Amino acid sequence: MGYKVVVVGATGNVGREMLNILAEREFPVDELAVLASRRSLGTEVSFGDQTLKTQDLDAFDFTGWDMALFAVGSDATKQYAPKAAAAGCVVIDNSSLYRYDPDVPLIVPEVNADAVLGYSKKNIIANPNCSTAQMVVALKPLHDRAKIKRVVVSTYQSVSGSGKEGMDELWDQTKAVYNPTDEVPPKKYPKQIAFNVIPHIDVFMDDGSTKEEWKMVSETKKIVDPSIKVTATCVRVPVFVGHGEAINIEFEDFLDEDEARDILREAPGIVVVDKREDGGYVTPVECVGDFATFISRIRQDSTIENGLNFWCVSDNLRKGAALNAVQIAEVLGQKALQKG
Ligand code: 2RA
Repeated sequence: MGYKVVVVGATGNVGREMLNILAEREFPVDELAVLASRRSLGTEVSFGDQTLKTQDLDAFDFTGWDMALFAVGSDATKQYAPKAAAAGCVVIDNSSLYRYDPDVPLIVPEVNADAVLGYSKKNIIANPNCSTAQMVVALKPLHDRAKIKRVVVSTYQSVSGSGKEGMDELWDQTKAVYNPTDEVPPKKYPKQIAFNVIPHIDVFMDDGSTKEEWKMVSETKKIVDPSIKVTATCVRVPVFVGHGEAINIEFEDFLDEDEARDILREAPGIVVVDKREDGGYVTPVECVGDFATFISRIRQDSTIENGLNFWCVSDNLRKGAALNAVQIAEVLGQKALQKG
């Protein structure tokens, strides 16, 4: 006996990955509905070896459906998630709309799976921002061993984080560099992204940080520990898929780099590739399509007491979004909606 599952936003980057991962992980689906906006009505999407046609989100009745994985923007989520939740369908939402709501659990299963039981307050569970998800998977096992005081993170975020438009802009601008007649002015991004990096993701806040950086701070505190101080610099880079992060941690107590490496090697969801030689580390192009969060360049930070540096890479469409959402569905099924 399986679940009646809905994927909302099935034609987008993340929605399609949700379908791929539901199939790859053989999630127990008894019935599947794939929804999209009216303009995408009838678009065909793949679920394993099946091809499904999208239905109209606006007309869909969520009554009798067990869970709905939402992969749409905050505006559409605001309009349809309450409708699904009120119909008794548990919403697992990838937008940022509910992440900071005290009545909505924000879940990374490797870190705080038990918190999923708080879903019943609003029948909604929030998925974290892609750049947060991969980082907290690494922070949690280290925090359990040597309490983390402060995290300094610089991200190198791929264009797929901003959807198909971002990917198309990188592709078109890159081609235009070799064909000057095809000038492609910045549209999705404030400046050229081809052969460039942009230290600006989402809107600017009053303190000069961006909302993407604020998300990493707020979400790390909610998921791992509110006492952890986090400062982030989030940068868009000309990579199609896969976020990289340079992470610096200050602990309450000393943690030796070798012990840190051993802890990370044993931690759920992590693969350590860490050799001090050419190619002894993971790069974004190598993580695409994988479920893991990869950790490399583990080393002491000797400029402070109890400091550690490492490099972290993960597929932002998978662990950063679709995989984490499906893992939440798995945990929800195991802990709260047992079937069969
Ligand atoms: C980005 N984290 O990378 C944001 C949203 N996915 O654009």
